Amino acid sequence: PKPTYLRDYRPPAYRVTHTELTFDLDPAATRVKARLHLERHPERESGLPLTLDGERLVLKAIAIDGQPLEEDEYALTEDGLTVHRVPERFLLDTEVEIAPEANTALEGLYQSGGMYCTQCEAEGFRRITYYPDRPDVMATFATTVIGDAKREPVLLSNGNPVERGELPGGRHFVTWEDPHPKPCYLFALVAGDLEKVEDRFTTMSGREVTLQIWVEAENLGKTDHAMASLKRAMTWDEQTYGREYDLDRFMIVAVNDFNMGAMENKGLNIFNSAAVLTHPHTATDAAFQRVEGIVAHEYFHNWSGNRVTCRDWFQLSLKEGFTVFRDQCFSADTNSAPVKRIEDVSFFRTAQFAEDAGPTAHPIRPDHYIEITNFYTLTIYEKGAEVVRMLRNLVGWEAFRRGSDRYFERFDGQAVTIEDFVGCMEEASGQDLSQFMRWYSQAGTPEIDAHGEYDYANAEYRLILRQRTPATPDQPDKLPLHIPIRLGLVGTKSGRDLPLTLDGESLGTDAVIHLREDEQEFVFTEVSEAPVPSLARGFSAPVKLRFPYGREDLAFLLANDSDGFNRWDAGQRLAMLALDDLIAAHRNGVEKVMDSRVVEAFRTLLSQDSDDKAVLAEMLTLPSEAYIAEQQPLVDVDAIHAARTFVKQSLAMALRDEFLAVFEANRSEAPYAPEPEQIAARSLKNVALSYLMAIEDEEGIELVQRQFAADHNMTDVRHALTLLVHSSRDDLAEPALRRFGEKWAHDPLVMDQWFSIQVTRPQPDALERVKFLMEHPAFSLKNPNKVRALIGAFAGQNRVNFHRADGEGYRLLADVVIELNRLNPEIAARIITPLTRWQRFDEARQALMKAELERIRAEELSPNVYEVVQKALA
Ligand code: DPP
Ligand code: ZN
Repeated sequence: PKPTYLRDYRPPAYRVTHTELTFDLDPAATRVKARLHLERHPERESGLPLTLDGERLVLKAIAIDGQPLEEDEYALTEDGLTVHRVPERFLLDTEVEIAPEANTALEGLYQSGGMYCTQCEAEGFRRITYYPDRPDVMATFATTVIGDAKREPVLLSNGNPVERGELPGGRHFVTWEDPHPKPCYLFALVAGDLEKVEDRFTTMSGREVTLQIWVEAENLGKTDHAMASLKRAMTWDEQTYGREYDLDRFMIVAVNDFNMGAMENKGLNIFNSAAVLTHPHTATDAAFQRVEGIVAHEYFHNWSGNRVTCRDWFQLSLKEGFTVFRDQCFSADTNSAPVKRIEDVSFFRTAQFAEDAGPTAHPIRPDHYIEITNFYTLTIYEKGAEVVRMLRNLVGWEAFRRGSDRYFERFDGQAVTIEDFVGCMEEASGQDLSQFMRWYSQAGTPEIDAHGEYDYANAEYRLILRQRTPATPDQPDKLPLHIPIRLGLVGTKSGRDLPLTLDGESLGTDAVIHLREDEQEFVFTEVSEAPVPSLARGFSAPVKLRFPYGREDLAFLLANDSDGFNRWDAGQRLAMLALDDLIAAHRNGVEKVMDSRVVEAFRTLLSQDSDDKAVLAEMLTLPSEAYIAEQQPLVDVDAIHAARTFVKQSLAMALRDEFLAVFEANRSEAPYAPEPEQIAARSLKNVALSYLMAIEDEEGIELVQRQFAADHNMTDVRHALTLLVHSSRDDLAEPALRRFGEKWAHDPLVMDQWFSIQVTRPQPDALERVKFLMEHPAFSLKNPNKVRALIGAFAGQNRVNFHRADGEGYRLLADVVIELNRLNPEIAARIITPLTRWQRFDEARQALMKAELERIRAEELSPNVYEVVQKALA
């Protein structure tokens, strides 16, 4: 497979102004007729051949302007069709046959259960018909879907239904028209025996919109939260960005077999059922919040993605980074803003930093790819969102909003680039963002080394910042970035933010300084007392920032920082210092001793009730094993697990009464609601319960068992079940698992949780369990959710067992990748990630991991897996 390069971009030779499609559905032989209205692109020369993308299509007929083509007038290849000579403006008619039932890649038109559905982003449309499958070709669509009136009573596509009718042989049809020009990656079709829940929304200009969520009958009771979230998102986008919905109806469909979380097809969003269905008995608080965020994300794409789309796939972050930023702000406004930030950043620093430090590191705007689906990454999405957030902070919200208005107005109906977006922000703010653009082209996580000195005599605080971005594949040398650092100086006497004066200018008590050089010194004057600096508040830039904080400094910030995010971060840093010592002790076989400063800091946290409960729950949560691993030069999974367990148990023993009091104070019998206050109390209560269970004494066990048996809501039940299953007591784990598994055998989304909980247990039987569960009737390699729940959870979250010294974890994952490579290359290329991180482990493990990658490489590989394995072994 050959790479595609950004520098080779050219507009298409021909563009499509209107697309007419007719689908005659059949599992083994669906007929697709396409009539494309084509014309030469004004920027391209006359006389070019017409080349169309097409994969796995059987061509049945082809004609131009009604004239069937002779065989020597066109050429067919594995990946497309070329017509040698075409007029300047013409109609192309084709008819192809495809087999949805044989489509296990879940790209293009496929079957999920009994229904038909599509996934076209990024390049799935070429598996439906011959077409210029690229986002800069935008056409209006008219789609007729013909199906069996009994098996497929519901026939959906983008836009508005304009005609329907009966056909001979028990068939029927519906015709849909989408008046908004769109690239084919936003095309969608759904057909099946579905039921709907309906609601209405009146937009700010008075347009009446019908909202529908389509599900299989048994899921009718699980749509309320998604519908409510959709309406909140529609209101938020009107109020925050002035963006209004533009069709008469907005539809969401829940599908069980889906590669992604969801897809923003124009007017017909298709969702992984896990990203839309909720019920208090089956979904946790986290799942409720995830559904809210994803519903909003896909809805926001209607403007940031659909009305204004990407010129080419190198610009993917243009729509994804911006839309993630939009959904993050929406969730922050709807729930607890500091907690949302803490959750996002702790995920980011664990997973995106790891990606940026590994063999698949790439810039937010890559300059080449082999398989674009491999680039739906944390870098494109989450780092892309961090960069948009920095932009918002650099220019200020008002200029940012003016810039975004300009962007949506100027480029409506167009396919554009990241320069177009940043250009609008430059115009709206008058700021020069040229150095800032490097964030889009440079991969890797910038590292900042900060040092500070307080000069009593002159009442000055000197802060020295040095930045360096480590080399990444293909990018040995890096240029300095423009990095905004939001900071405060917290007075050690007063515990307050001190006024900041820099170069004679007074900046208030919380300000942003701009690091643009490799090294810069900032001298704050009139600093009346010795401060502890609080740096990169709110995670003001996606960087690793080191500062030689002492443990007292961190305990001080944890107690006094006015920035909630940095208070949390100070606690994490303090815990990390203690964990580092314990990891070393474990490795050296020395007795472990708990740092009393951590205990005292936790005691203080537990004794005050001034905090937002949700924030407090985050502060009481230790850094995850994955995050701790990210901080180590060489990852020792066993030492990390032992150290973290030790800290947890030590805290539990020292602060047992405090945890118990918090647990009791936050228990509630009130009916479940996924509302911020309840969620906060539940998370705090459950954190406390984890500590109480850490030492597995009779009382802790009793509390957990009672919570499990009370069966009040899935958040509490799942938490209790996890504690039981992850404990050292199989006599607790087994009956609970059995009971839960029997109760929920009929519900695939709950069974996913049942799978994940078992295979993430630290006990040494986890790997055997994975193998055993792969034979379970509820498991299927063909269902991406199942693969993620079982294989993904084991390889990604069960670090001690995946990295077993005998290499069995690696072998298991490689076996799955080899099988999935044939069935579903997109998922295969994702699930392989933990194996690609071999550089971080000891030599013996490195050798075992590389051997498995070599074994995969010896297979006949899809471009997806080939690209990842190639990079991992480079
Ligand atoms: N469905 C994916 C998302 O919304 C790809 N566009 O991010
Ligand atoms: Zn998206």
